[in-house]
Amino acid sequence: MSTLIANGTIVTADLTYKADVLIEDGQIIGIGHGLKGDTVLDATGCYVMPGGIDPHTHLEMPFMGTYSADDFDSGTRAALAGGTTMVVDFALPSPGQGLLDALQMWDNKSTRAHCDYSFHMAVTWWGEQVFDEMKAVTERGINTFKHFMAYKGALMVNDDELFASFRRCADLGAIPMVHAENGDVVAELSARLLAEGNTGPEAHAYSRPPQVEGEATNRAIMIADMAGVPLYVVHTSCEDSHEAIRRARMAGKRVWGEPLIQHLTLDEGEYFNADWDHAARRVMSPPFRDKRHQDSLWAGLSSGSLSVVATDHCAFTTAQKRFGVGNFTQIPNGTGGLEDRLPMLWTAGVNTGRITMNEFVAVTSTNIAKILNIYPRKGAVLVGADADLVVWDPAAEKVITAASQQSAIDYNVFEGKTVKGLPRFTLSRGHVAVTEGRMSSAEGHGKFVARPPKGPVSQALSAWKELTAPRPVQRSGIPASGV
Ligand code: DUC
Ligand code: ZN
Ligand code: ZN
Ligand code: ZN
Repeated sequence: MSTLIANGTIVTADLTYKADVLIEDGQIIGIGHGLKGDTVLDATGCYVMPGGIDPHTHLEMPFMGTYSADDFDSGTRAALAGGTTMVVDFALPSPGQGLLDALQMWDNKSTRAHCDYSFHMAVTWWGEQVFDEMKAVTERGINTFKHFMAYKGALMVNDDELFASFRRCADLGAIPMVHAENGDVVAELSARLLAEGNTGPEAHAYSRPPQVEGEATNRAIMIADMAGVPLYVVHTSCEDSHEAIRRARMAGKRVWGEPLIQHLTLDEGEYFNADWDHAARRVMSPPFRDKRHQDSLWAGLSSGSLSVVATDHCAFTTAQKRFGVGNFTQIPNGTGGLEDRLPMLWTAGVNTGRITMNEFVAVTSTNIAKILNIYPRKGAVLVGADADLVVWDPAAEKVITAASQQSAIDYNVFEGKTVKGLPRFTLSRGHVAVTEGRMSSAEGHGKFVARPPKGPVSQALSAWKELTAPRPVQRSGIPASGV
C-alpha cells in the first residue's frame, strides 16, 4: 500500500520546490510529478517538511520527589499533534545507579511511544562502572552524554567528573551535553532568598540569574576544549550563554546551542504580578528571561550561532507544582511544549520574518539530525529517508488551550495564544498519525532509533593536543636539600 502526498510544496533546510512525495513501507520512494499512490493526501496550499525532531524531553522521569506527568504515550501523542515525529529523551540514572540499568527502565517505558524516539544518557555520578558502561551505551546506539552542572546534592557533577567524562566521550566518538548553570551559586542564592523570606515562585528566577548560566557555559566550553571534544549546550536561555557559544564557534570549536521555544516566546513577566499557580507552572531551569535575552536568542537562530529549537518538555500538574508552596526550591522544575513547539515557532518566527521557512526546518529537524548522526534517515525529504513528514498548512489557525491538548497536565504555558500554521497531516514512518488535529496514531508504533557514534572528530583546534604533547623537563638545578 503506497501513499502519495500530492500538490504540496516541499520545504527542506535548503530548498523550496513543488513536487509530490510517494511513500511505501514507511519510507519515501519517490519525489516528483506524475507519481501514483494507493492513497492520496491532498497537500494543496501546504508545505511538506521533515517532521520535527525534539532532542530534549523528559517523559515519566523521576525528578524532585515525583515523576514528570507526560509519559511515552501522552508525550509522543503531543509531539505528533504538533508535527514532531521524533523525540530524544534523557535516560537518567539516579546517582549510584548503573547506566545500563537506567537504560533498561527507559526501554520499558518507551514501548508505548507513538512516534520514533531515541535516548541521551545522563552521567549523574562518576566511577569505574560509569566509565565502563559508557562504551556499552554507545554500542546500544546512544552517542550523547548529558551532564548537570546544577542540582547540587542530586544530579550535579563537579569539574573533575566533567573532565573525565568528556575525555571518555572523546575516546568513544560521542558528544557530551551540558545543563549549564553554576550549581554552587544557585544553592547559595536559594538559601539566602529563603532566609530572607522570599519563598514564592518568583524567587526561583532570582536564584538563577543569567550570569549563573553564562559562567557555567564558559566553563563547560573550556573543559570540552581541554578534553578535545565537541559540546552541545542544552536550553541556552540568555545572551551570557549565547555569547560564550558564539565566541567558541568563531574560534573554530564545534559547540552547539539549543534555545527552547518557551524562552523564545515567554518572558520573566510570567513570574511577577501573577498568582502563585501561574508563576509556579512556569518554574523551570533556566527560568524565563527578559526581552534583551529573547532578542539575543532570535538573533542566534537567524545568524546560525544557535542551532536547534527544543522544548525540554518536562510537564508537571498544578498539584505537583504545589509541593513547593512555602518553599520555591521544592517546586518541580519543568514546563511542557511538545505539542506547541512548531506552531509557536512558525507563528513567532516565520510569520514575523524573523526566520525563513528553510531556517525553520533546519532548527526544528535537520540540524539536530546531523548533530545526532541520524541524517538523512531523519530530518530530510529524500528518497530512502523515513517518511516522518508534516504537511503544514500555513493558513490554519487555532487558540492554544489545555482543554484541547494531548499532554496529561491541567494547564498550558501558552494558554490563549493564537497560532497560525498547523499540521494538516503528520506522518510517522508513513503512518498517518494526525489529520487536522484528529489523532489516528498508534501506541507502540514508535521504534528506537540507534545513533552510531560519530567517531573521534579532528582535535586540531582543541587544546587537548597541546596539553598532551611531550614537554621539556628540567633536568638540572634540583636543590640538594632544603631551600
Ligand atoms: N530543567 C527543568 O526545568 N526541568 C527538567 C530538568 C531541567 O534541567
Ligand atoms: Zn536541564
Ligand atoms: Zn532537560
Ligand atoms: Zn503504523
